[in-house]
Order: sequence, then C-alpha cells, then structure tokens
Amino acid sequence: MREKVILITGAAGEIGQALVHSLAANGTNKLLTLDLSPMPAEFRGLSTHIVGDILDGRLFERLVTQYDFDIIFHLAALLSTRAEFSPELAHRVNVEGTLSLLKLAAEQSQARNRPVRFIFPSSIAAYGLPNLEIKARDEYVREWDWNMPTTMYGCNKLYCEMLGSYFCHHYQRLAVNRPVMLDFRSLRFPGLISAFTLPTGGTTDYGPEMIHAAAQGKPYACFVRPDSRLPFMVMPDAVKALLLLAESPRANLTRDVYNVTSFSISAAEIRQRVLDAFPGAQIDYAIDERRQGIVDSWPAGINDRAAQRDWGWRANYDVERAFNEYLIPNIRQRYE
Ligand code: NAD
Ligand code: AKB
Repeated sequence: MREKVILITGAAGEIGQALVHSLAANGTNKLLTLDLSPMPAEFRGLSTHIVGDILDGRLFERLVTQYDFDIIFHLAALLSTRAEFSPELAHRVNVEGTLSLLKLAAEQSQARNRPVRFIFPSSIAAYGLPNLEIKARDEYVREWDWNMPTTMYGCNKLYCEMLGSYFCHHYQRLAVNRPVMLDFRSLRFPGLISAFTLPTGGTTDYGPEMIHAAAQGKPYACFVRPDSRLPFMVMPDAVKALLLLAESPRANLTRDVYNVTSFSISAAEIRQRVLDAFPGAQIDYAIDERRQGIVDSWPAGINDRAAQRDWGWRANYDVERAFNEYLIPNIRQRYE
C-alpha cells in the first residue's frame, strides 16, 4: 500500500521552509519534501526529505511506486532575476519541471480515482504593463488584465497557469471515458518578505534585503528608484493563502488562478520605515536599469476580490502590522 503524503517541491526555499513549519505544526500530515538542497538542520524530523531534481524522471518513477500524493505544493522554480541570466535553464525547471509534475499528478488522479490537489504559486511577474503612465492609471490589476509578461520567469508562470488549467479541465477528455482530472489551484503572489530567510534571485529582493541589511548594520544600495511601487506580503500571510486555497471546497472556486495581496509600498516608503526602526541605517540607491525595467512592468497593486469572495482570503498583516509586529521585531532579534 502506498503511503499518503503531501509533496512539497522546492521545500528548502523561502516559502517551502515556512510552509513545512506550518504543516508540521499541524501534525496530521506526513510530509515528503524535495529540493536540490538539503533542508536546514532545524527541519530534521519534520519531513522525509529527498535531495533531488524535479527534472529527474527516474526519481519520480520510483516515488510514485512508494507514495500517494494527496496534495502537491509545487514551489521549485528559478526566480525572475536569475531566470533572465539563464533563460533556457529557467524554462526547463519552471516549465518542463511543472509539466512533468502535472502529468504525474493527472495520472495519479486517474489511478486512485480521486483528484490530486496541485497548488502552484504564480506571481505578479505574469503581468507586463507597457509603461509607467499605465502602471499609475491601472493601480489594481485584475487577474485577466495585462497578461503580457516581459521576463522569461513571467512567461513561464503564465504558461504554467494555463497548463494547470488544461490538466484540470481538459486533459485526456478524448482518450479516456470520464477521466478524473487533477485539481489545480494557483495563487499570484506579490513580492514576499520573510523575517527568517533571505531571498535569492528575485527582483523584489530589494525590499527584504533593505531591512535585513539595516538590522545587521550593513550599508545597502537599493537597485530600484525610490518611486518604484509594488505589492508585497509577509511570509505568514503567504502560507495562510496557500493553506486556505488548498483547503477550500472546489465548488467554491470560480477560477483556477487567484490574485492575493496585502499592501502596496514604494522603495522610498520601505526605506523610511527601515530608517524609523534603525535610525543609523545607511541606505542609498544604485539603480540597476535592467531590474528597474522589470519592476516598472509589474503592477503597483493587484485586485484580490475574487479570492476574498470565493475562499475568504484576507491578509492578517497590513503594512503597519507587517513592519511593527512581524518584520522589525523578528529581524532585530535574529541579528542581535
Ligand atoms: P526560493 O528560490 O527561495 O526557493 C525555490 C527552491 O526551489 C530552492 O530551494 C531551490 O533549490 C529549489 N529548486 C530550484 N530548482 C530546482 C530543481 N530543478 N529541482 C528541485 N528543486 C529546485 O523561492 P521561494 O521564494 O521559496 O518561491 C517558491 C515559489 O513561489 C516559486 O515557484 C516562486 O516562483 C513562487 N513565488 C515566490 C515569490 C516570492 O516573492 N518569494 C513571489 C511569487 C511567487
Ligand atoms: C521575484 O522577484 O522573482 C519574485 C516574484 C515576485 O515572483 N519575488
């Protein structure tokens, strides 16, 4: 008999670590985690961890004989800045890796006659606004607005959202009589900020980097203009959104892909909040035009009314609580 597990790919990353903590604290689920990297030492015992590559077909052939994947949180990916430097590798990991996992989940759904729930974090990178005038005008974009990404990562995310919907509603409908489809659900996240981990390879990284550098007394040069405005969310809310969406009855969902957000903030406003908390902090600007171009193409805010209506989404942390109750105290303590 195969063991029922929740599979988390990319589990050693920022969201993965926070999600594993939360699922393990709940205690009812057996967790199987997979990443190119080992889990940090403090995660020992919380999951069965496999150091492996999502592109390794042989590994998954072995895993399906051992495990029944009830829910898959597919987090493994190359983020936006890194993907611009290695676009072909990004395509392989972000698209081909996702495609093979979707196929595996679709086959498992049919074999066990019950849908596997497949949770996929997408991103504001799926949007591509043509210029700053339109970014200022269309302040809260809806899921279907401006789906014209300008990065490899954004293209990968948008396409994988569509692939997920295809596997959820149409896969094998001509070949199999009444196929059991997998249950695909996706979230478009804004930039995420954790008090306990640091990002690598993203374009929203200036937000978390500014705070963590200041708490360590290190100077920081922000790579975007002061007026650059993006939506952000703190990590506990990202985990809350993933779990709420995963648990929501399918009948309540009117979409496969949902925006979720918390607060919109400019680089200058983040800097000011950091200076208020760490008055001696040295934060300058050294604009990287290429990363600036990416941030300019992403929306200043996203409309998450569908998530609020369908599955009761609401962030716990607005900007005040995010900085005053979560980020500043925890980051201060981390480096003390
Ligand atoms: P992260 O970079 O911290 O973690 C990604 C993990 O995936 C890493 O641990 C990496 O080792 C692993 N990985 C990469 N390639 C792999 C492969 N071939 N096989 C196995 N593992 C591999 O990123 P994160 O912030 O935790 O993001 C998780 C997911 O959420 C990603 O899909 C990302 O696109 C999405 N997302 C993140 C943000 C954010 O601001 N952090 C925003 C929107 C969406
Ligand atoms: C990135 O900057 O690549 C991520 C994201 C918004 O998807 N943080």
